[in-house]
Amino acid sequence: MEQALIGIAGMTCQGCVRSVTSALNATAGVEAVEVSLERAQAKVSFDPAVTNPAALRAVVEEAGFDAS
Ligand code: 9UX
Repeated sequence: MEQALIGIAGMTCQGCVRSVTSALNATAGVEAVEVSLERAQAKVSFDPAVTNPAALRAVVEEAGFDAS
């Protein structure tokens, strides 16, 4: 298992946090997700054989936020 820290711009309420959390949780290879509104970031544990940080950032972008 590997961990990625993804910066997320554009989250303004806990609803946004829930959207990002469920989008990441629905992604194959994702083991655990912790999204912080205050820190504007997501901490994601994932299986590197299945997914990668670039793909995880793409999921966040598709959910409507800016990932870095
Ligand atoms: Mo809150 Mo976010 O009303 O996409 S859910 S701003």
